Order: sequence, then structure tokens, then C-alpha cells
Amino acid sequence: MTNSVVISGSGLWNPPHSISNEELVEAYNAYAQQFNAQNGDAIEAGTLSAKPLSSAEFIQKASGIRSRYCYIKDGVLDINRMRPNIPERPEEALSDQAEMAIPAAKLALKAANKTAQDIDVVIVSCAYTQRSYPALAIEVQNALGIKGFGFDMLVACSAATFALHRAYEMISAGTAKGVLVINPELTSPQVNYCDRDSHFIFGDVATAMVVENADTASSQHVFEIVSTKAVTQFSNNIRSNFGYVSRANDVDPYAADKLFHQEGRKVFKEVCPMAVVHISEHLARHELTSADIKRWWLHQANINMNSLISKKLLGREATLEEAPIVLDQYANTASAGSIIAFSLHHQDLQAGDYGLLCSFGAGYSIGSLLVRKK
Ligand code: CO8
Repeated sequence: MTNSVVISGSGLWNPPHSISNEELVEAYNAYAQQFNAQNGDAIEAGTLSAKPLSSAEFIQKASGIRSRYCYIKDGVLDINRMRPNIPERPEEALSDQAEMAIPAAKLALKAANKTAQDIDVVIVSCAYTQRSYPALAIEVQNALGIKGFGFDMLVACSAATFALHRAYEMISAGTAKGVLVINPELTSPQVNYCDRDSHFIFGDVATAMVVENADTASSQHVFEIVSTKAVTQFSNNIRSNFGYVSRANDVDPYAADKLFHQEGRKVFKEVCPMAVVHISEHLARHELTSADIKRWWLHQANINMNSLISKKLLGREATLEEAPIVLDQYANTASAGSIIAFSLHHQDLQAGDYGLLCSFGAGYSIGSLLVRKK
């Protein structure tokens, strides 16, 4: 019995539809021009603000994002709708997020060389769940034929890392033999496609990981979880006010504050130093420095944030091999970003190499896992 806890497989699923910056900006600008023309008098009188125009060049320069996947593209680029058209499903049908979660889960199980019989806990953890109950995790557990228990978790940008922490603890404590952590990040319904400053930020994706004891792991790429570290600090700078009380509040569910909104500059300035301190303290716990880390799987919100954080940690710009960037293709996928980076960039690491997974964002919340290739 080695007692060490490992990540033995990961899975990544993306929707078949993507939207480029150019497509998104063309639709937004047409919407903004229509809005300004229709509201000329109110804008003139100062009772309404004119919608400013967006630019694909700005988006790429300010964020590094070139495109994003969208679960349902229909409706997003329709200037009379500006939101995805996701039909409500009957109660007997699989939910949208379960439909996203299942292929990612199957890929993670395959990579880990596991079947449903090897798993006894399912955690679905993401920025939003499309309903409160029954838990999506239990729906996915049922669809995959897993015995045991499942539960949902919400921790915005850190949902995936915080769920991996829980998985690590359950395996360490011996209360689970195999944990499937799944992150179906269906962000597009909460994106305000009418807001020039945030319409480009998010994409839809699902990721999954299998966590188990080293003794039962049999896959090719096994990473020991050396330790975990988490911190939260309350901030209103990234917020969504939509919730189950909205109906009783008698408010407009389409109002801008009910969707994702942020003070992007403040987030940038406050979260980067927090992440640097957090990571440095985590490594110091093991008498390691940044130079000892072969791979950084960082949260994928903004390329300039990652560049600043890695510069502060390493004293120089990290190479793309050291700190892979996936947000150019995937955009910000809430908690899934660091897991996508891991899924696409871990197979070349050698036994003994250290890597660090780290999420940072809404909450604020930061979650890291120090891992070592077996
Ligand atoms: N096109 C053209 N110009 C623009 C645009 C645009 N689309 N947007 C802004 N501008 C203009 C501004 O008006 C401003 O003009 P001026 O200087 O004349 O006032 C200028 O460009 C600069 O604007 P900003 O200062 O706002 O631009 P930044 O350089 O700060 O870049 C970013 C904006 C990209 C938003 C940047 O601030 C950023 O990335 N900050 C960090 C954001 C972040 O990490 N957020 C966390 C997100 S939360 C999360 O990860 C999960 C939450 C839960 C999921 C939610 C799912 C929906």
C-alpha cells in the first residue's frame, strides 16, 4: 500500500460548433448599430448610452482569444436574439450538461483504463448547473452505470480544482476507491452577447479526470497528487446575480446584472498577485521553487494574466512548452481551462517531473494541485 493518490486519466470534449472573433464581432457590431439607430432619441437625450463597437483585433490583443466553442451556435449571432437557442428538454431526456459531461467522462475513463465498476464517486463541478436537483452528478452516474454516490459543486473558476481536492481527500481517507470529476462548462447561456466588454470572453467545453489510489492505477500516464492548496477571498468584481430567488425578486431575468459581468481591470490587478503568492507558498511547502516545475497548467482566462504570473514566478517569460496556452482556441471556459491544458499537454513529461495545476478567478478563488509524474 503506497497510499499515494493519483490522477490516472483525463478527458476533453468540445462541442462541434465554434465562433471566431470575426464572426462574433460582426454580429455584435450589427446589433450595436441597430440598437443605436433604434434608440437615437434616448441616446441624444442622455437617458441611454450608445453601444460602442467591438473589434476582433482588440479581443485578440487584450485577451489572446481567437475563437470559442459553443454548445448551440444557433441564436448567438442572430442580432434579434443574441443568446443561444437551447430548447427546453422533457424531464425524461438527458439534460444538456449531462450530455456534455458524458463524452468527457468516457474519455477520462478510457485514458485511465477504467470502467464504471472502478468508480464509486461522481462529482460534477462547474460554474453553473442548469438545475438545482436532482444533481447532474447523479444523472451522469446513472447514465454511466456507476454504483456509489454523486454530488454537484459550484466554485466558479475554481470548480474543477476544488473538486479534485475533494477527490484527493476521499481517496486519501479511504472513503472512495475511484472518483470521476467532471466539469461540463456550459457558459454561453450566461454570456451577455450584447455587452462589448465581455461578449468575447467565454466558451463551452467539458473536461473530466479520474482520481484513484496509486495501487489501483494501470494507465500509461499517472500523476501523483503531491499536495493541494486552496484560498478564497470575497470580491464583487466578477458576479452573476441570477438565481432561484430571481423569480421572487420580480426582476428581469435578462437584465445585464443577471448575466456574467466583471470589473476586468480590477480582476486582472488583484488576482495576478494573489495567484503568484499562492503558488509560491504552495511550492515552498515542499521546498520547491518555480524552477523545479516542468509544466504549468494555468487557468485560461487571459493570455496577459498568464504571462504576468509566469514572469513573476520564473523571473522571465515562460515558454509555451512550460506553460501551454489553450485559450486562443477555447477562450475562457470557467473552471475547465487548466484541465484542458493538462489534457492536451501532459504525455511528454518524464517520471519524477513536477507540474502544477492552478485555477484563479471568480470568488475570488484560487486552487492548485502539485503533481509528479509516476
Ligand atoms: N472591442 C474594442 N474595444 C474594447 C472592447 C472590445 N470588445 N472591450 C473594451 N474595449 C476598450 C475599452 O472601452 C477601453 O477603451 P478606453 O481606453 O477608451 O476606455 C479599452 O478597450 C481598454 O479596455 P479595458 O481596460 O477593459 O481592457 P483590458 O485591457 O483590461 O482587457 C479584459 C479587458 C480582456 C476583460 C481584461 O481586463 C481581463 O481579461 N481581465 C481579467 C478577466 C478575468 O480573468 N476574468 C475572470 C473571468 S471569471 C471566470 O474565469 C469564471 C467565471 C464564471 C464563468 C462565467 C461564464 C459566463
